[in-house]
Amino acid sequence: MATRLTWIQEKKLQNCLEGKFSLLYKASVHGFTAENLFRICSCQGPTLIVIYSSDHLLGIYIPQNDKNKTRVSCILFAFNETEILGCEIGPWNLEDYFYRNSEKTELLIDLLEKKVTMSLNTVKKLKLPEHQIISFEECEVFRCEDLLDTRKMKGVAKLKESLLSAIRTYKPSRDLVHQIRILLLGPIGAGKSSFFNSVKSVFRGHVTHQALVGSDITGISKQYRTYSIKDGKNGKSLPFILCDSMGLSEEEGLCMDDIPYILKGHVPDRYQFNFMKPITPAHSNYIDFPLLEDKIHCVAFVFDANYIEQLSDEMVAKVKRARREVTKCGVAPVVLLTCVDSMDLITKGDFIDIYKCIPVKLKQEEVHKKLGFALSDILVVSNYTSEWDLDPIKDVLNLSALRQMLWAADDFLEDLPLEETAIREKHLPSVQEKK
Ligand SMILES: Nc1nc2c(ncn2[C@@H]2O[C@H](COP(=O)(O)OP(=O)(O)OP(=O)(O)O)[C@@H](O)[C@H]2O)c(=O)[nH]1
Ligand SMILES: [Mg+2]
Repeated sequence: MATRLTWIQEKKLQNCLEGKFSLLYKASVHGFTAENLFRICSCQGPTLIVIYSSDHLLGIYIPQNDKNKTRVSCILFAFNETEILGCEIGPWNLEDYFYRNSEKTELLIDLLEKKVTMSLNTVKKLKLPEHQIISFEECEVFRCEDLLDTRKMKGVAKLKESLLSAIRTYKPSRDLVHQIRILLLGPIGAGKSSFFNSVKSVFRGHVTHQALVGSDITGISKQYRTYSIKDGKNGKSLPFILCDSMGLSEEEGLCMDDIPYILKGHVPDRYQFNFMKPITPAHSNYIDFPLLEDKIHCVAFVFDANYIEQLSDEMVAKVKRARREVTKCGVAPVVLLTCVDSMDLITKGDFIDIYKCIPVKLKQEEVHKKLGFALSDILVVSNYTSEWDLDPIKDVLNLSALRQMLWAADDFLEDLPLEETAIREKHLPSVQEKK
């Protein structure tokens, strides 16, 4: 028995209801009668009824499908190609949605006559044309199940632990530095500071919001911040430092001439950026003789996945210029696409195998085409924004990206000419001395 839902319709519904569906009842197979529908679908937990008319697709989500249960509220959807509109209806006895009882309901599904009647108010809420009776051709009922079952969640928890352990025990290549410096660079509002907050949250064990995030056309972060993160509240420092910068902008963003100074390690923590002019050696905390330890070893270009197509020509030119500076310093760039959680047609269940998802592959192609980054260097993440509880699925996504960045930094360190690595011997105390 196959559903009439298209792949896109099913994805959109899954996103909306955060569940996956299995088809229980199809009127053209089981008969257009409410008795049959109840017989097959009763006591199946949350269910979704989908009604197909020639012009509309209507969905009715029933959180508890139990014919004997007294009144239930449902969510009624109408969806077209671009949006799904929904409203709550009820609470009514489930049967009242199917049989014309004396009470007037907001929705009546007449399977025998193949007609749906809705109150005027409901029709308005769903932005449907104002004739209240819709004839339909098919009706299907699905059981809604959790997107991720216990077995999958156990796998995710195991993967998270192994990523955490790999990052905790990571040692930069050739022991050349104690901590890898990762620079977060990208347009204003791309999610740079949120990525730092998300990484810190995983290692802290709860969601934290140390870096200020938000939305402001001139950017939220105005200072250069270098964040070393501890493993737990009082644990050891982790082997990487995330360097958060001012956002790039067509107007008053990061001064492009600051980028080489940051890459080479001249810019101190808490340096207040000035979009009009770059740092100069005259600045009080300017780092005159940066060590390999102070330099940037990996650059993550951060973009909101949902705005790649809208990047202006000026922004594209700035990113390309920054990328050239990065390559000039021998540093390998990676790309972080944030907000994968709010991408169309991506559900939480997709996060487990995100790089196999078509919408993600299309985004990678777009970044590659527009900005020239290698496809394999384009990573996706989902930052903590408003939630308060850690989400192992997000953590796995973000930690995988972090591990990839550490590997990119290793490539940089392994490729360093001998004279540059010798600086470490002269200036930097050995790991033993530091202890
Ligand atoms: N849904 C979602 N929202 C995100 C994600 N990352 C960031 N945001 C939101 O995007 C907005 C900007 O995030 P920031 O972290 O401040 O971005 P930024 O790149 O540091 O911005 P500037 O400091 O202004 O350059 C905030 O409202 C975040 O909550 C994400 O992965 N998913
Ligand atoms: Mg910021």
